[in-house]
Amino acid sequence: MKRLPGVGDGTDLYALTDDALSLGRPVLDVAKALLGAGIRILQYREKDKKAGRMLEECRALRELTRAAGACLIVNDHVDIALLCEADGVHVGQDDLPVPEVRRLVGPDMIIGLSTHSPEQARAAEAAGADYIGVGPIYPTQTKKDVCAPVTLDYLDWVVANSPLPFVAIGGIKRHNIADVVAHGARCCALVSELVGAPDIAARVAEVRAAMRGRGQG
Ligand code: TZP
Ligand code: MG
Repeated sequence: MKRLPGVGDGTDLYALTDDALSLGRPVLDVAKALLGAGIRILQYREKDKKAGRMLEECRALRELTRAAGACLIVNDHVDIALLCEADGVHVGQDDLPVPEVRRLVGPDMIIGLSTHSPEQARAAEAAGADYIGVGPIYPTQTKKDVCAPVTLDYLDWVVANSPLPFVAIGGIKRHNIADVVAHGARCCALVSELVGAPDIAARVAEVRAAMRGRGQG
């Protein structure tokens, strides 16, 4: 099975882009700050851009992530993931089914699938997903068509029952990440808490400290 660096190996952070939350800073600048702060898993997730622009940005991100030794995952767009030579693609329950994505991307590309229930986690395993998203753990404003929070209960279920690597996501911030880790998450995905920080490097350091139980609150 292909693996995301960090997922399942220890506590790590998975950062997602979102231009709308980035305080007016271009996605490439935000990515440079995240990578400079040591982020090694970056997902390009831009919901309101044209395909041509997304491809251009993903190609630039590919160069940046390669130079940093970081993993690049593209949200939703299998074609763009292939064209920019991303490490992986991440799809949701209403996107192309994982077996069809696999037919397109071949055996080597990482496929991540968002899941919100034990049934979906079991199906992800059968479909050949390489890792699953587990969330939203907490309420979030970032995702438009989001379901009700799955809470730490679903995370507990995944920890106890799923053999797949997983990434906890949704409303995770400095003040609650220690709880998510205490419930067994080894990799946490954050959007607004990271890209929305005025000082991204300082925020990554704070979140990491909180994740390791050395936060201030
Ligand atoms: N999938 C489930 S919740 C979510 C996604 C993409 C958004 C998480 O954003 P934030 O700002 O970290 O709550
Ligand atoms: Mg999607």
